[in-house]
Amino acid sequence: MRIERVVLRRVNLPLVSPFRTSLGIEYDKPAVLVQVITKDSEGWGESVSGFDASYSSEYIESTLDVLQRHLLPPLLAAEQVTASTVAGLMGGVKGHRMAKAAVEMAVMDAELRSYGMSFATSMGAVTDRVASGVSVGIMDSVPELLDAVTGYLEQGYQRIKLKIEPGWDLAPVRAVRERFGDDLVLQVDANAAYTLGDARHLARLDAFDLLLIEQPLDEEDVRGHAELARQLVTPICLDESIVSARSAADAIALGACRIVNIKPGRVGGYLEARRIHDVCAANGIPVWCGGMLETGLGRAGNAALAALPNFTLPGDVSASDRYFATDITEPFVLRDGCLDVPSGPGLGVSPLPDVLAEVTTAVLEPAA
Ligand code: OSB
Ligand code: MG
Repeated sequence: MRIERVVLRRVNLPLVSPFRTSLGIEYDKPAVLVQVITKDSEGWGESVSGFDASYSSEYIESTLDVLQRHLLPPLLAAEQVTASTVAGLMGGVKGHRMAKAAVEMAVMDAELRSYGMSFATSMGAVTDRVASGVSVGIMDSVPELLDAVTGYLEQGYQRIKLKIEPGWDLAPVRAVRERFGDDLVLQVDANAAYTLGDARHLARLDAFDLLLIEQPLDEEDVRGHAELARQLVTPICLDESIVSARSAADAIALGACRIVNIKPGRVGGYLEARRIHDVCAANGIPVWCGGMLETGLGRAGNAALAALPNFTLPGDVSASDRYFATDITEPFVLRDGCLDVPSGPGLGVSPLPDVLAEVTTAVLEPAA
C-alpha cells in the first residue's frame, strides 16, 4: 500500500493515581500517536516513550523529532509500504525502537484493516482472553500499599507486581505475602535500581516465594544478571536489557534470565516482539507481556500479542480504569481476571474522536 499522509499527535492522559517506580514518579501518561492514512484504510500506532529518558534513552520529544526528521520521509516517498517491509525502510536509523514500533504498529493496523484481519490472527494468537496482572507502584507506606493491593485483588487481577527500590523491598514484599498468603502470585520489578554488590540483600527476597524478580541490575549488565542468577533462588526476568530477538538469545545463552518480559514498544514493534516470543519458546523460556501504561491503542496490540502460546504468565496488561478515568478507545475491562483480545480488523479499536481531541496537545503533519 502507498501511504498518503501521516499525522502525529502528542497526547497527555492524566493517571488515576500517581505511578512511582525506582525511576521517578508519573502523574500523567504522555504518548505520540501515529496515524497512517492510505487511499482506502487508516491505522494507528502509539509510542511508549516517556516524558524523560529514565527508562530508556528515548523520550517523547526525541520520538517526535526522529519521526519527522528521519523515519517518516522515506516512508512517505516509498511506493509500497507494508508491515513486513516498514522495518527495512527505517533500517538506516540506529536505535529509536520506540519510535519505529509506533510506525510499524500504525502500518500494520492500516494493512490489516484493509484485509479485515485482526492483530491477534495475524500474529498467531491461540486464545481470545488473556490473564491480567497489575503493576503496583512504590507507595509512601506499607498500609497504603496493602490497601491498593486489596483493591486490585478484589477486582480480580491474577497476579501482583510490586515496584521495588533500595529501602522499599523486603518490608513491602513481606507485608504483602503475609497479608494475602502463599497462593498470591507475586513478583517484583526493580527497574535496574540495584548492583551486583546487593546480591546478598536481594537473596533475602528468596524467602517470599516470588514468581520472579524483574530487571534488578543495569540494562547493559547482562553478565551481572547471570552472576546474580547463580546467587538467587528466585528466577530473574529481564525487561530493559531485552531490546531485540538477538539480545534475548544472548541473555538466555549467558544464563542471565529464566523469564522474559516482552514490550513491543521497547523492541521496535510487534513483529520483533513475536520473534522474541519464538526465540524464548525454542529455549523453554516463558514470557509475559509488559506494559508502559499504554492507551487503549497499545493495550489492544498488547492483548493480541499476549494471546500467543508462549505467553504463559499473566502480563502487565491491566484494564483501562487501572490507568485512566477515560481511555482514548472504548475501555478494556477486567472480566474474571482477564481481558478480551480484540477480534475486529487491525487493532480492533480506534480513538474516540471527542476524547482524542480533549487529550491532544499538538498535531503535526510532516510534508510528503
Ligand atoms: O518496568 O515494567 C516496567 C511502566 C513504565 C515504565 C516501566 C515499567 C512500567 C510498568 C507499568 O511496570 C506496567 C503497566 O503498563 O501496567
Ligand atoms: Mg519492568
